[in-house]
Amino acid sequence: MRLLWTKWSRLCALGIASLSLFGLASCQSTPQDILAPFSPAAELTANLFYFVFWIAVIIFIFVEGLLVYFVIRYKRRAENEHPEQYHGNTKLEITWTVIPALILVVVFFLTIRAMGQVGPTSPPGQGIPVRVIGHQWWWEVQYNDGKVNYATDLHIPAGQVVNVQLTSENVIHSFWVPSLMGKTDVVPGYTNTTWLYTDKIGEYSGQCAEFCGAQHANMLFKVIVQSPADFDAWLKNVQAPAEEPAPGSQAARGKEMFLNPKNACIGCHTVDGTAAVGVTGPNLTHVASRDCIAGCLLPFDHSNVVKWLTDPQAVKPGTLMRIPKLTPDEVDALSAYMESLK
Ligand code: HEC
Ligand SMILES: [Cu+2]
Repeated sequence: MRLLWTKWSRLCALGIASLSLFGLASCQSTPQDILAPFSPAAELTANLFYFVFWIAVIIFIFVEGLLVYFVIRYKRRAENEHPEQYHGNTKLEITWTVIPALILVVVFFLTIRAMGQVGPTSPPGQGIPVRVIGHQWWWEVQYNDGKVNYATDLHIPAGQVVNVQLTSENVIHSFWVPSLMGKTDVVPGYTNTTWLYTDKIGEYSGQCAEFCGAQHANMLFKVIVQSPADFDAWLKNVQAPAEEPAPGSQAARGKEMFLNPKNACIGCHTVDGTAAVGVTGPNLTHVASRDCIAGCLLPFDHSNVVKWLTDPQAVKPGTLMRIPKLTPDEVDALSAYMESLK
């Protein structure tokens, strides 16, 4: 029975692994795919996977091949036929103990070496510090010792190491950008570190990888890798205070509503340069420069901001954003203000 079970689990493992190989061929551009690496650290991990995978494939074919061969070759051919009776074969037993042990030793040392190379203390060179804080259910991103407070989009320059300091303000989360780096736990009251490095400009999807409550699945983020010049320009822009909406515009009306305590926004959100200094929700000073909002559940655009402000609980049930019911006209004005915050 146990033999049968191990055989089945081996078969399943092969099935899953070959399915994922298949997947790799058909969806090369899938952002959340450890087998589509876009950084040296992710490449190292993927290569280790392939190494172990092919060893497993060879062993599988060898063992199953022998099994099939013996079944046929030593089939009972006559009623009164009895197999030759043995007790043990020392040479064979030593061989099939030593060879797997050697394979495991090799895999063990390659794994240890890879763990060292992607570990928190081994980035290639001194990095730019970025602080990332896990919230329910979105990611806060701080640059320059917290002077820049952003959310959900983690901008980094291409070709430079970024040291990511991770902490949580509530439960345990896990920071994971499959195509750039493995997972790191995000623990309240403690700072874990990891790092990111790639020279490939682009956008890479990230995800909370530790169950953290109702909207865990919608706690995504994006790593946006820019040329160093574009990154500097972006960083400069988000350090400036929010743009002032034109007097008399819909956005100006929205700003007034935003700052009105009756609407509660300022209790939870900050817009630099205004009276809004809440810290429960994302800093909105440059919300309109984000690619996506609400833990990357929605791309940033007019219809989605309207949808969000009309009923955040309907979009993301359980979200900590609770607001009084707004009229469509109020939502429109507030959205205009949000969209002005470039
Ligand atoms: C009780 C706290 C609270 C109040 C009040 C509140 N928000 Fe929020 N807001 C949040 C939280 C928390 C999030 C993130 C939700 C998530 O992604 O799970 C959020 C997200 C947002 C976002 C998306 C930003 C992003 O980058 O993800 C916008 C826009 C926003 N709020 C606007 C407003 C406006 C306008 C008001 C006032 C009408 C308001 N909020 C009132 C807590 C609040
Ligand atoms: Cu989480």
